Amino acid sequence: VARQIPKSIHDIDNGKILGFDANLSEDHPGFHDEDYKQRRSWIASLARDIVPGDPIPRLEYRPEEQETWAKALGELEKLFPTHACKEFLDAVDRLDFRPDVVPQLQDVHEVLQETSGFAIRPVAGLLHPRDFLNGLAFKTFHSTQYMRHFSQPMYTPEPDLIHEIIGHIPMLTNKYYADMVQQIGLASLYATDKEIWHLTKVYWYTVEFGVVMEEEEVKAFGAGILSSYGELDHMKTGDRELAPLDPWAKQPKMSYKDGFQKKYFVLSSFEEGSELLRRYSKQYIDREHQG
Ligand code: H2B
Ligand code: FE
Repeated sequence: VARQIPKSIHDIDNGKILGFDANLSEDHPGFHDEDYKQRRSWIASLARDIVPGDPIPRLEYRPEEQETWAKALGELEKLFPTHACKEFLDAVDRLDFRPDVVPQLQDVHEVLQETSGFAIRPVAGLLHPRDFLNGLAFKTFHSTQYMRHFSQPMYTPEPDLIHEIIGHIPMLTNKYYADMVQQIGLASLYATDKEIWHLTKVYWYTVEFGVVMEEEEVKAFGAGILSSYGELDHMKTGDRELAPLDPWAKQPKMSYKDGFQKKYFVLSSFEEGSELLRRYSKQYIDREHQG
């Protein structure tokens, strides 16, 4: 059966979740905590019923969730001035994160609408790669809404609210960055399954682990770096390689749990990144239109 190419965000299913289900795996920090698992599944379940365009439900976060947020934000903020790119720092000022207030998805969605035009759509967990990437084509970022387990405020094995809000949302307010991300999404609309795998890696080495040069210094813009104290430190001072991003090249194997990245790909600016990804996605779009 031929695959239908989505025409709008309404054609994209946010229900194909991979990996962690309500039971969680044995190495998940919340594995032994029934109360946490129930809370996590309840929040995750809200995502299924929300129609794009409708307001995202506001959650009342519990004291231990508040503390987890405050702890993670407090630690990460120590490294941002020296390790994060200027576009990120500007965005964090605008978003005005406070340790005592867990940000609501609806509020950051509104900031994105006003800045880059991106939208947030809640999702129950790690979304199927094609659906996740396709969402980006329609300037929609699928975001989880539950908090990581309070026993490990600096660690989560899966995307959670802290990773989304601190790692992804600030950069998405930047127009050039948002355009670059949308290009990956546009390519994904016309991609074969094999190409989706390649685009997943391009996404990984930009949106999750990308770095940018500022003067002579390397600064983080990838969410996987910005939301991890250890990765921020490793990116700056660790044993790692740097190379220019080439979306056409075979990308290195992604590593998930085993420590930090060995190699980071570098942009000289987000203007350049959006140009580069625009040229890259154009071949998928042209191929589609030539039939
Ligand atoms: N789903 C969610 N909820 N957040 C992500 O950051 C994410 C995802 N990343 N699904 C995607 C997959 C990424 O790993 C690539 C595109 O597969
Ligand atoms: Fe992410």
